[in-house]
Amino acid sequence: MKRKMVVSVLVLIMVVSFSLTTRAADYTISAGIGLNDKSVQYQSLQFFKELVETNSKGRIEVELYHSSQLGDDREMMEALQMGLQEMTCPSTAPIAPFVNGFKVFDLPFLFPSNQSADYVLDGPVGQQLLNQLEDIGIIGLAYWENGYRQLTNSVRVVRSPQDVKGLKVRTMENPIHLAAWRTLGANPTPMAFGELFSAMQQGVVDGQENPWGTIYLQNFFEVQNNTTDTGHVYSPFVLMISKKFWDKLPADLQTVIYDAAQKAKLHNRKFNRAMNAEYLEKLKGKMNVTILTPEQRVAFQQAVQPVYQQFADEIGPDLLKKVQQEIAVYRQWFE
Ligand code: KDG
Repeated sequence: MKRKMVVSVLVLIMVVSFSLTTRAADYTISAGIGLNDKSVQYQSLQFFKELVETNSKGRIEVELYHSSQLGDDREMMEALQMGLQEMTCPSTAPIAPFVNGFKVFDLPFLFPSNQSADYVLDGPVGQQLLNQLEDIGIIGLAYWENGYRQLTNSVRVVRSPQDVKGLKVRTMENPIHLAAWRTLGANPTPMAFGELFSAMQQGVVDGQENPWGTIYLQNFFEVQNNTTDTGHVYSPFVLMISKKFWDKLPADLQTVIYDAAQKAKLHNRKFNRAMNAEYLEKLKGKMNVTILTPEQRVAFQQAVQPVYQQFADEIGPDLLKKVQQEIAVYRQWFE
């Protein structure tokens, strides 16, 4: 017994002294996300981590946590506000309850292409919304990409808005997502991402919507047999950092982090787009994949139009108009 205790104390001393000698960094960033460690989002964070650790010459250490290990999107944002966690990267949808203007990006069928989204998000409107995060104690560093969301369900093949009627669909915690699915006649339930797989498995919900990468890499096909390329909303991510932490950093290290966030953004978008088509192909062997005809897609677009009217005032008509104008400029000049 005594021997056992001595051994345990020795092991403890070794562990403590090892961590003291190896923790040379001046600052530690804990970065958490909801997706798993196979996701493009996690791999983009690894890219970010490498840049930050190299360019800060080891003064900053970045620790990564996946699969909601640190909490869901809302909880992690709250932890950033309190200075209990340094970084996270939620979709814009769960940011909207904190900063109202973010609602605009989750309007259905808003962005006609990835590139039009880049143009708006990286332009003045996108930056203006990132700046507003500062008022709630968070610094928005960059827009990364979650991607176009696609419907999956375990009940039936979906080809038209009529097919959606009565389906219990999990959505992100965002009033526009809820309204869009209600308008289509579904029964939407907001839920944190970490609870989604078991909710589908237990039949609490019939379906959900997420990009192909998430559907494939999170093994949603194990509990869902139908998917349709609804592409009903483009979901951006926002890479963000706690203001309490940011304000403690010297300017040169702030630059290292900001610069890494921008470089990782380019990597993230490129990688995400390249992988998307591949995940769709892989899913074809695992689920009934329905690809909508242009006419079928228009039926979905028309069915959700009332949501624009419903939320125009709440979003702010000026903001909505500005975003729509920028999309039109992109289409006119760059498409
Ligand atoms: O890591 C990001 C996730 O937490 C979440 O934003 C993913 O799109 C998502 C969802 O459906 O909750």
